[in-house]
Amino acid sequence: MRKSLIIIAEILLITINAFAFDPLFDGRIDYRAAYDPRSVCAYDFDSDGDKDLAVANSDSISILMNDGDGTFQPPINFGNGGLSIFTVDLDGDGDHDLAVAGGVGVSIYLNNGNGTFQTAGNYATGNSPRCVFSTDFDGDGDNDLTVAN
Ligand SMILES: [Ca+2]
Ligand SMILES: [Ca+2]
Ligand SMILES: [Ca+2]
Ligand SMILES: [Ca+2]
Repeated sequence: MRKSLIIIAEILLITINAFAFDPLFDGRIDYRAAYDPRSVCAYDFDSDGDKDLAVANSDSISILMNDGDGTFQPPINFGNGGLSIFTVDLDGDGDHDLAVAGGVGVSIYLNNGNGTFQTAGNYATGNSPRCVFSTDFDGDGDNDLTVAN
């Protein structure tokens, strides 16, 4: 009995050590966005073949362009902030746009195709929108929005 307990303890120790010394990820790399970042999504916003980052901060949106090797350029900040950001093609032109939930609704920013965006409208939601998601819910070919309040 005692021997089997020791073996179990040793197996647990080996398992813990395997997690301690063989992590799934390399060490982290930090990038600055803007004030109080809250939500992030990724898409090839500038259509150059690598995935870029869009961050919803409390005061703005940040786009960080991928240099092609998984490192990112300094942020380009624009628009208003929010709690949640989602990227999907909202105007049917083939590039992904941004939906940002926060404040009293959801704001839409349309991609110009090169990673710059134009404000396309603000839509009221219920109180305190906290999360936005989009897909073609009704199957008519365009993407719709849902917001959790
Ligand atoms: Ca890109
Ligand atoms: Ca790039
Ligand atoms: Ca689009
Ligand atoms: Ca639809």
